[in-house]
Amino acid sequence: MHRLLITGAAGGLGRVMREKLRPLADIIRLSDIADMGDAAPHEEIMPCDLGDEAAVLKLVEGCDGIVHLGGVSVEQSFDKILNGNIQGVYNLYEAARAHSQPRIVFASSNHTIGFYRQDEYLTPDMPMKPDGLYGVSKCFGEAMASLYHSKFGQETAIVRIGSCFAEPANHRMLSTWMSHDDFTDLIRRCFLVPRLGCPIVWGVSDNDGTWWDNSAASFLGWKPKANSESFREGLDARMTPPPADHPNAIWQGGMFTQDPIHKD
Ligand code: NAI
Ligand code: 15L
Repeated sequence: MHRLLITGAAGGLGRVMREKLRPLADIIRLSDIADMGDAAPHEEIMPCDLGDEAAVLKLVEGCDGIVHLGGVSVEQSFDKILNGNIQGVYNLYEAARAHSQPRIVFASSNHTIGFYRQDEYLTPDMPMKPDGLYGVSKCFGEAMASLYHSKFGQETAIVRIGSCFAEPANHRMLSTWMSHDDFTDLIRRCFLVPRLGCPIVWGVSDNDGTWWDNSAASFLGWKPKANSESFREGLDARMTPPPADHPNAIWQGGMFTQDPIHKD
């Protein structure tokens, strides 16, 4: 494609995808409210608050694809979540509608279903069970993707990311972990497949103890290669697994289920 937009480009995943997605487009447009450093020759830097409707309209103009990583990424107060994850997602979909509906990869989260137990095996059509206001905001994003698909034909890959880091940070993440390379491959498939539609995809590597059934997304031709088992020995050496009555051993969303409703 000619121009790919990455929002949240200053964040943990944004900084990784800035490099890894480079072969996907002639120009990578990067956006965030935080500092993104200098632009390389193939890059455009466009700082933008996702809550600013006019700015997001300009941001999306001329883009052929969007990887939407921007927004609040952990449990916070409703006020903080509202701007980036609710108003911001509305602004993004309205901007896409105004500018030829570029395909969107939406970074949703396992916290849309965090209040399922770890012994439950989930398909994407099961009801949401968010584990906090952050999870609720991702449910809103998924609903926006579905609405704009049904009403306008906007295509979105809703990727319910588990835990996408260099390596799993605890025993729960042995089930939720997705490698950066697997996420990169998934994004590539979402832009290459002839017809995307609006699937929910579990963003998880080929881990032994998965809780999620990705068979409905097999049409993408995505074959995750990494397996978190290679980290188990190192994790066991660093920390003891959580006891059976610990939130990280009970709930798919782990400790997010224990957050209060933050007020500031
Ligand atoms: P992050 O918190 O490191 O990055 C998010 C970026 O969004 C930050 O650079 C932040 O400045 C920017 N941002 C926040 N509010 C904004 C606003 N109003 N306008 C513009 N930019 C704004 O998060 P990370 O880990 O890079 O995650 C990226 C996306 O993937 C997030 O949407 C997160 O919810 C989602 N995700 C990530 C997971 C992971 O394991 N890393 C798991 C599940 C979902
Ligand atoms: C998320 O949604 C967060 O953005 C990320 O920081 C991790 O906490 C991840 O979920 C997780 O559940 O491990």
